Amino acid sequence: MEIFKPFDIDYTYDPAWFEPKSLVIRRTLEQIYDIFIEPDKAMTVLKKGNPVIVDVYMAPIPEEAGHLMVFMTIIYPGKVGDEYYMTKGHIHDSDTAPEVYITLKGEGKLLMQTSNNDCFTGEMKKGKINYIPSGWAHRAVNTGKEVLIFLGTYPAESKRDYSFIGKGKKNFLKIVVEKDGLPEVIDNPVSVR
Ligand code: S6P
Ligand code: ZN
Repeated sequence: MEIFKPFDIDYTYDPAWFEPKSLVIRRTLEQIYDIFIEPDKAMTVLKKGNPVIVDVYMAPIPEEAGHLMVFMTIIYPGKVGDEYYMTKGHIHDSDTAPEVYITLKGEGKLLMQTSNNDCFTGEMKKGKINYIPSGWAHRAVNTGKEVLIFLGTYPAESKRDYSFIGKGKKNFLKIVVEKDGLPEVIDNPVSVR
């Protein structure tokens, strides 16, 4: 492997800022409206505008074995019906690709599951580090009234696999909804085991 030059990343979380970055992944409601259990409610919102749900800032690191990708993810506050804004959710296409999330600001839940349908919900807030072992699909959910911002790292060569997300697919077995003003983790009525 070519020797790579060390570098520092500067960031703030109030406001969210991260440099240097080589890639910004932006997920708007129009792109991911169908991950919510009530996509018709998302369509109503989309008639008035197209809110940004998630931004991800990736540091300029080669997506190759031997490197660790480093990123900042911002999930904006909001809901589609009773379901909080969240990432699309994915699993890494390698059984040697764990991931770490470190929350800087806000609060949320980290839904995780295996192919055997084991489920685990991590708590995301300042003071928490979430460890996502290889083989666990993961989706972060912003359950707060402000932005949820976290840093993370994972083996740079591993690709994100979204093939289980979508209509008629397994999806995440749990969802997070607001009930009586509080987040509640419940079974996903549209998941297909
Ligand atoms: C990468 C890591 C995050 C997510 C980001 C958005 O492995 O888990 O950078 O990409 O949180 O998630 P998603 O599922 O919408 O791509
Ligand atoms: Zn990931």
